Amino acid sequence: MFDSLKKKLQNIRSKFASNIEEAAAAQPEPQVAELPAGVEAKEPVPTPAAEPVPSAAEEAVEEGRQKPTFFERVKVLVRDREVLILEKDIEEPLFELEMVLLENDVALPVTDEIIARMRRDLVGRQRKIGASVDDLVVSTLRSALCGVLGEGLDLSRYIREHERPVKILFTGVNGTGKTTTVAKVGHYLQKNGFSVVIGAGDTFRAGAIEQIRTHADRLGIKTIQHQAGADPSAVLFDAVQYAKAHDIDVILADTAGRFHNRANLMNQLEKIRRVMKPDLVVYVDEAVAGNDAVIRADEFNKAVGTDAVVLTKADMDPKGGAAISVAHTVGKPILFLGTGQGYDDIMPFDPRVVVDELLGGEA
Ligand SMILES: Nc1nc2c(ncn2[C@@H]2O[C@H](COP(=O)(O)OP(=O)(O)OP(=O)(O)O)[C@@H](O)[C@H]2O)c(=O)[nH]1
Ligand SMILES: [Mg+2]
Repeated sequence: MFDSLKKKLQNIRSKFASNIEEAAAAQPEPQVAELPAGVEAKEPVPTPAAEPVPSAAEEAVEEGRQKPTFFERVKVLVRDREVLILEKDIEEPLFELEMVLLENDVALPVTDEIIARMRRDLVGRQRKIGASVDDLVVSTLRSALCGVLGEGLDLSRYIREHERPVKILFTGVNGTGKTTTVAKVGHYLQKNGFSVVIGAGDTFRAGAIEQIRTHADRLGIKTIQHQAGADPSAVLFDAVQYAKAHDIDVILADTAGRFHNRANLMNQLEKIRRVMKPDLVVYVDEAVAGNDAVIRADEFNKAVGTDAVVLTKADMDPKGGAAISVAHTVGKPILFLGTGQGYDDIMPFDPRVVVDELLGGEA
């Protein structure tokens, strides 16, 4: 998963680190203040003379400019040394990072945000650094990525904290994996101790009712279904009634695939919303669709609303751009990643775990 991006990020990490190391090497060792005889310094004590740092304003005057540049010189302690990181020291790796993110389908505004955060955290304030420059780079990259990924959404916790039955409606364009996701989420919730009923809300596509029914039967989940061609609102209304009558914790509603510009199908979805009153509308798209998935998610959110996103086929996606971009673009969390065709191939989306995966281990 996301192997191409992972590999590229590893290269970028070492570029940042070597550029910062170079900047450190080019700067003088701090001078040690004289101490009274018999007193041993535990750490080098920089004298005032050890900070011959021209202010941004002084530099600007030297260079004939009126105002200091946006990025002022700051001090960063690297391996117990004070090092100045200038914008020029990280300009090149920052540009490379920008290119890598764009090449891997990270949306432009999201790329801009990550770059701005990196710049701000590396150049913009004083930081105490631990054992290595790489730690500094990784922690900066981690917080930049976490910043755009947001908090995520823990479905089990959401269900525990809400009135039952919790009604979840799955939407999205054709063939992205909605029905498979409904089955996987049903299985996941059962494993987490919740009772589940599935509403066969795709009455439109031939074979759709049988498809979801087959999954549900395999998993031992009750399906509420009507005839092909029936009104999906009526099916899902019945599913809600069934759940209430049988003390079921969660209703998972499958729907037919549709594009946001098909007015009649979007109206049908709107009617489903009014009748079923879902607690969560979950938009499902493929991670492999990259930027297209991000744009479609945004359009669906504007058209019928979205509370969370599931990205399927992450197992087939070397880039990871959609996973990085969608939450920030749509302003809604990613709930799960689909990671294969089996019922267990679903991963709750914890931004910290995903960022650790991107920044850790071998690609
Ligand atoms: N590799 C992989 N394949 C997946 C994943 N999720 C779904 N699929 C496959 O994608 C194909 C389409 O899945 P469906 O669940 O039928 O998609 P859908 O969105 O319900 O399709 P429509 O109802 O026709 O709109 C199937 O072959 C699934 O096995 C995933 O996470 N990884
Ligand atoms: Mg389907």
